[in-house]
Amino acid sequence: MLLKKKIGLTAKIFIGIILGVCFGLVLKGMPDGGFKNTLLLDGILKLLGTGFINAIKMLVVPLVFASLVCGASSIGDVKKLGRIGVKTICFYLITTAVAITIALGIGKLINPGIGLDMSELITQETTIAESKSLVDIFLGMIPTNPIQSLASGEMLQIIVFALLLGVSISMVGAKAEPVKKFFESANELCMKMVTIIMHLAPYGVFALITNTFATVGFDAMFSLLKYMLAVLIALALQAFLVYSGLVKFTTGLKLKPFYKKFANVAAVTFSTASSNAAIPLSIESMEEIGVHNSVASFTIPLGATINMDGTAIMQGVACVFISQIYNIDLGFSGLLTIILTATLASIGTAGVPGVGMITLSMVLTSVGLPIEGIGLIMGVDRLLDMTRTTVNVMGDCACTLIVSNSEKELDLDLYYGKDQQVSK
Ligand code: DAS
Repeated sequence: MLLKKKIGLTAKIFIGIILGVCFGLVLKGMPDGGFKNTLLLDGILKLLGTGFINAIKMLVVPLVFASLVCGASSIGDVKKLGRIGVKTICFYLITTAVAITIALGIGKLINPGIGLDMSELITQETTIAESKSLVDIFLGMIPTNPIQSLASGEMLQIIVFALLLGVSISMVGAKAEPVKKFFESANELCMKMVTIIMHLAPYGVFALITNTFATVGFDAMFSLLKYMLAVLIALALQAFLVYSGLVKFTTGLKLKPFYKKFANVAAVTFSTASSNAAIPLSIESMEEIGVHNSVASFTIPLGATINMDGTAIMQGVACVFISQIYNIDLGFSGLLTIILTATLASIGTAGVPGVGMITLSMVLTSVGLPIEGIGLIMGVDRLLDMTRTTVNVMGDCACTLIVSNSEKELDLDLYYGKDQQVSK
């Protein structure tokens, strides 16, 4: 039933895209005037499109704060985590930072936004983050007034405070249980609000795509295709170069058994676009290739919460794309802020469809890029969500295999299929 609902929403979004392109091109051919501009572009379509973007922006602060506190408090006290926990968290943070660096590199190579000028479409003035020194960037991450940071949406400061609060909750233990339960409930509520708002996606996407094609016409199509190509290339590099290199280099294992078993998991991640939905099958699949339950049952759920390499890749390419279509120079400090924000933001974001778009608006805000840019890429995001979710979970599984092998908790007979019994 859940799968039917997801495919239903995906189909509606694709219908919204197709209708948006067609209607936008029709409007492009019409002369400017009351009907086209006042009633449609600045009227109904603006209400639907900007309203949808604002609804996404509304969730950023509560979603990131609640999910990060939850994510950090579920990590537990770093001292108690032991070797497995520290290895796992290091693997996840390093691969996410590598992922977004690859994304920024591929984005700068393909330049998806060059040739499409949408600077005239910026509706809200954007304060471009002035270029800062490394010291200023890190100093700027420390909130002097967390409430003020939450109110003004200072995302890096919100992330730092949420991580500190989450780790403190886990270290205090029983006395902080009521607070932990509160944030777990808050996180559930935020996930539900994401799901509700994503149901508006077909209408929001239709309006945003119509507005884009009515304004810039076919130029947008070519740029969108380059954007999608850049994301897919970066995802493929992460999936088949980074992960296979890490598995090969750290374990010496053959890769075929891993990728063959992961194909089953990919069927779920691709169809649901949800890391959370793939947790049970990921754990079962890793055990079937010899990973001990004690490792998989820790690393997979943790990865679904704090590890989103595929999402970070989309966000990196999207930042380059949006900076180019609005003729904004990111500069070195801007690129560094993107790597920091996207890596830290992925720590708490739970694996549900469309969540990457919500945290993308936070990354854009952190470097002063206009959120309107989401309107253009939102239309093709569902297809990319399915693909990047698959990479998110592949990273979780690769980490599970590597950590299990390093802890001598990997049954090699099972891994190479010499024994069909699942390790207990
Ligand atoms: N769909 C999210 C996941 O489940 C990823 C994203 O939205 O970027 O991992």
